[in-house]
Amino acid sequence: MMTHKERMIAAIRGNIADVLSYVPRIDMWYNANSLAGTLPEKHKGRTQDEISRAEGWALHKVLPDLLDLRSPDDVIHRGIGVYSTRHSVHRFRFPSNIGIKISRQGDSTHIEYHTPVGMVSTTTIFTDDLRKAGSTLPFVAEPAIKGIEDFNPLVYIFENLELIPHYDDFLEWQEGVGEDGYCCASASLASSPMHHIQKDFLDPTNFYFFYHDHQKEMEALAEALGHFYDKLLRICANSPADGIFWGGNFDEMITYPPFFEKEILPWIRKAADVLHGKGKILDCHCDGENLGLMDLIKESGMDIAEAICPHPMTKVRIEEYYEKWSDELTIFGGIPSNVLLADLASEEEFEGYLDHLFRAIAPGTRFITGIADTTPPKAVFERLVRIGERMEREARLPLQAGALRPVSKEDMQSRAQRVSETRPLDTLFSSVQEDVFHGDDSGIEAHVLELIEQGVNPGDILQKGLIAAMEIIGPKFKRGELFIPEVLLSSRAMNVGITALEPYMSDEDRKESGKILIGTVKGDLHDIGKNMVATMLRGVGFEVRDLGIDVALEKFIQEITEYKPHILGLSALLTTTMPEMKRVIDTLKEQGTRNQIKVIIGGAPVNDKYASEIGADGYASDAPGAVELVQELMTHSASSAS
Ligand code: B1M
Repeated sequence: MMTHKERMIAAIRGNIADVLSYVPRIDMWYNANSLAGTLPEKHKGRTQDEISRAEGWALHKVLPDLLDLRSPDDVIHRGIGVYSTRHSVHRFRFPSNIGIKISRQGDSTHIEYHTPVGMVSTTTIFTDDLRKAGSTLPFVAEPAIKGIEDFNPLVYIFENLELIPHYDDFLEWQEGVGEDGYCCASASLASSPMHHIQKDFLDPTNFYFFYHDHQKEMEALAEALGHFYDKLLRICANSPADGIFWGGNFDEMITYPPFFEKEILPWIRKAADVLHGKGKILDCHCDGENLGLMDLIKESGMDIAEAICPHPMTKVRIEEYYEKWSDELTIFGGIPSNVLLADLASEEEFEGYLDHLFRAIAPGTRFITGIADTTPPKAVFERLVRIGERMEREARLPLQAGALRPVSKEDMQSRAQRVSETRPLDTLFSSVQEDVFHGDDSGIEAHVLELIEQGVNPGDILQKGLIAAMEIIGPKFKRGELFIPEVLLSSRAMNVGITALEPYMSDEDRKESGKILIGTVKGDLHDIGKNMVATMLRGVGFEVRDLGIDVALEKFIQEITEYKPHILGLSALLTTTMPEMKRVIDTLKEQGTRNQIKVIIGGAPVNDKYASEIGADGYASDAPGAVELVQELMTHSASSAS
């Protein structure tokens, strides 16, 4: 019988093992349940590794467990994306001419980096609520880049930061894992310099604006980070580790295909070349929506695509992944975490998913079974156990293929190819429409004022110029012809246009707008999608108050009372935080104010069914859908009021 480590290595090398590997990642589930005292009775008092060993599962050690630290200082420089934990083979040291001032207050840590070319600061926060929700990393409340003046100090830091090889802690950690798992040394949480800037230095929406507006400065900063990444790669290549974790969190919307191709792919290729030259394995965390990235990831040279989270949580089915990748890339994951939740998947659906999985990945080479991305706190523990039992019984290799629907060419076509017709421009309004399409916020004010000077009615400029352009943008995004940054740039241009128009608009022209209060619910830090919804709503003329992330129930209620919005928008990306939406709606009911406001919800794990279960007025699957929904609800409430 092979050991867990031997099985995993066989999968990574494309060899047939005795049985399929089962490597559930349980950190989030473990952290939340041990804090709440709700671990299964037989596992109370055990560490997560002890639980995995007791159940006969392999240990998940291909990405760093950021709660398994030597000291909190291991991740203190989270705001600039620099870590070294027991899972790393490097340490870093700031040169003596960079002064570091750390101040801690409650849950927040503020750090100032004083360099000879200026100061840059960050603030990170890690609350008990976040820990209870299973988060493993503090969130960046104050990003390093707030303005263009922050670039020089960051360039200075990364040109001068010293990196030192350090193997002892890693070797000790690896020895502790032994034959029970395959260990990767952790290099960075990003996969390239520009990816680092995107993930660590800016809030995600501002990243796209800076990337568009300050290209030269961004490239200079990426170049400085490039030296740091080169040194890191060299240290990893010369280390005793067999495998290297080289970042991730890829998603076709955030690391959209042209961005991935230009800014990330060359660095993964480079890492693959250097590491393969030393006989090492390259592992990346591919936990997002991968449809538009399938070919790029395949040709990147990575060996393990970890945290693969297939349909029904994302658009790509497990058989599509296997058919496309498994000749050269090892898929690690394959069980979407939602199937472990009683609320979201019945027993039959859960068992049905496993039946399907075993057939879909036949013959089972280059596959390591895992939960993607991690086991949620409310997972039915018995289901985790049952997967292990079924694997032992049914997952002897090679697996037998069943009668699965073959993957059609159409399924695999990139969304960008699914194109359809758009409406022609109205020539009178084409200048402002072009500005919106190109996301040009520098010319739109002048173009709006030109139309005003020509005597064009402001209401028409708004409706037939600006809003008509956004109505073309929305469906184009839906069809995959435009990427997030393009939509955000268009919405920003639209905003500038509306502001220029504002003084000329009559009450009649403004009649269609409404007030929207939006936020990501308590315990949840995901804001990219919510920001997009807010930006697009502003783009079509709604007044939006955005409360940000991790918004407490009480804050929503207080703001509803003070701001008096027509619509409340709640966003959640975690199955653990979805119930917060219900709590907000229930509180409105208890207060007797539910019928004074419409509530809409959105975010990857929620759907129409959930919206009606919790009594929301609507659900939108994406930002253009949210705009349509809000417009519909506003029209409906206006007609029921009249
Ligand atoms: Co996290 N993460 N993450 N993450 N992350 C997910 C959500 C996850 C699905 C990954 C996976 O399993 N494959 C998983 C959740 C699993 C689950 O709950 N079942 C997960 C996890 C587990 C975690 C952590 C717990 C990891 C950890 O700490 N160990 C942690 C949680 C932190 C916390 O919130 N407490 C965490 C952290 C992070 C990062 C910080 C690294 C980063 C967030 C950065 C940020 O937002 N500032 C991150 C990311 C980037 C993701 C993925 C990869 C991408 C999310 C995203 O921004 N997509 C995600 C994978 C996935 O979703 N498949 C994942 C792009 C965005 C445009 O789409 O947000 O869906 P989306 O928004 C869409 C629609 O949903 C809709 O419109 C938007 C635009 O079209 N929409 C609305 C959204 N809100 C709406 C509101 C509306 C209407 C429509 O009306 C009000």
